[in-house]
Amino acid sequence: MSDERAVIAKRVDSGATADTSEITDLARSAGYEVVGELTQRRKEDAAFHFGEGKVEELAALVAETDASVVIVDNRLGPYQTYNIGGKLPEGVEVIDRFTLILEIFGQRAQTRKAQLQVELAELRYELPRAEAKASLAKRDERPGFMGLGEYDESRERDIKAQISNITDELDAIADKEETRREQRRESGFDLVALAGYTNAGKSTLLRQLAAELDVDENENRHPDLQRTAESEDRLFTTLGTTTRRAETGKRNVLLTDTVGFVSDLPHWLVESFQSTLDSVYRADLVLLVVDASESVEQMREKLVTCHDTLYQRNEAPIVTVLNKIDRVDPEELARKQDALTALAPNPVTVSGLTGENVDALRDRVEAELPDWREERLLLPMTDDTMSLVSWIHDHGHVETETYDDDHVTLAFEASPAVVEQARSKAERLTTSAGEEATEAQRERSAQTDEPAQTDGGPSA
Ligand SMILES: Nc1nc2c(ncn2[C@@H]2O[C@H](COP(=O)(O)OP(=O)(O)OP(=O)(O)O)[C@@H](O)[C@H]2O)c(=O)[nH]1
Ligand SMILES: [Mg+2]
Repeated sequence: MSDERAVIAKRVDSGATADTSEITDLARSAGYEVVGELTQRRKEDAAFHFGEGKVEELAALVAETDASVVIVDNRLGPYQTYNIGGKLPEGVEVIDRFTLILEIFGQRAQTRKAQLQVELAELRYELPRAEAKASLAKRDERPGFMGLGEYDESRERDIKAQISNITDELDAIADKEETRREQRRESGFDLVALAGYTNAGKSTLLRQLAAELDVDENENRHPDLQRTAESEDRLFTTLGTTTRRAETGKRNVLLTDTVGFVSDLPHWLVESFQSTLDSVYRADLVLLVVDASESVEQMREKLVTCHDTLYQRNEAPIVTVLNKIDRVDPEELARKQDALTALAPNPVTVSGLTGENVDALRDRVEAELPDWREERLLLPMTDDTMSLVSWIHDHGHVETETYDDDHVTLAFEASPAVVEQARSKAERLTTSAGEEATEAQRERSAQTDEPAQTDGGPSA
């Protein structure tokens, strides 16, 4: 945590209003003490982003509040950053929204994967800046000198090499995780992911729905309940993924909590968190959590941000969950629900804090999961039959089970992947039972061959 004093600055085009609440929350989440703010409504200035007079005002505010950082909630070009910095008291740093978010991510990254993702995002942020510097320096370079140009070019090559190494390592992690998702599906689990804007209450809901401790060993950290799925009233509390078993009824659900969304993120940042977001994109069902205690406008904006991120790659059905209903009276909730039907049709309303309506959410999860298939298998009695029967019990839901002398008949429901496996296991049983039977028959006929012939021969 930085404990530094920061001044917030934001520019909007004329006609718009500058809302600084989110950037202030982000700054506090990163550990800054926000000691002042300054907004301006005007078109962008090429050199300073703000008007030059406004930057002088900013410098005065920084001096007055003894701030050491200026956080600008706009996309600043490298030169604009430099020019603003030049007007400020010595040593005051200028950072933008993305640098701030990266700073938070850097503080929260506890696992190898999260650290790699943050590093990748930082390098992708730096690359175009290094490229610009290298080409500028090259232009000014004099022959025969080991000038800046060469230094910057090697920095550029270095960044590219690092990006490619990290991407390879992240790809390998993503492959492993994909394999594990497949194994979990084959083990009869449905994969449900919590998605939504940061601070919506995803981790709180995970704890409400979870039945058991962590099942996720992937993030290489101790399965310490205090640390996983933590909730706090700050942005980006959760960065890695946490998976827990959830009891919903018949189905075995694995519920995954992951990083929250935030508006106006450049695509390279979202891309860097690809393998974390895969647990959302590749789920069987996504619960999109929204903070219902906010205004309709805020909810709408955040829903749009989430949809933008989700619909790029998401393959699963989405259920919207309006959370924090303990903070909204019923009439207001109904009004909000009405206003948002286009974006959030048929939502579930819950409170992750009080547990209100969480049972309805469980039912809804059960109802929305891709249908299980019904299957009926006739299994011959062999030495391995009972272990298949108990496997089916573990991975699906057995409706009836009947025995006769040499068969078991099972009627059950399970996911397509499990039904598929049960069938092939049953086939193997039947084949080996068949072979045993043929073997037995051969033995029997070997014994009966002689008498048959003697029987048939002379008496015929
Ligand atoms: N009143 C109320 N507060 C809630 C509810 N659910 C969560 N909160 C609070 O909202 C804040 C954020 O909750 P989290 O569960 O950390 O939110 P998150 O979506 O996991 O946030 P990130 O990990 O930052 O993406 C915490 O202070 C929670 O205690 C709710 O139903 N009612
Ligand atoms: Mg969280």
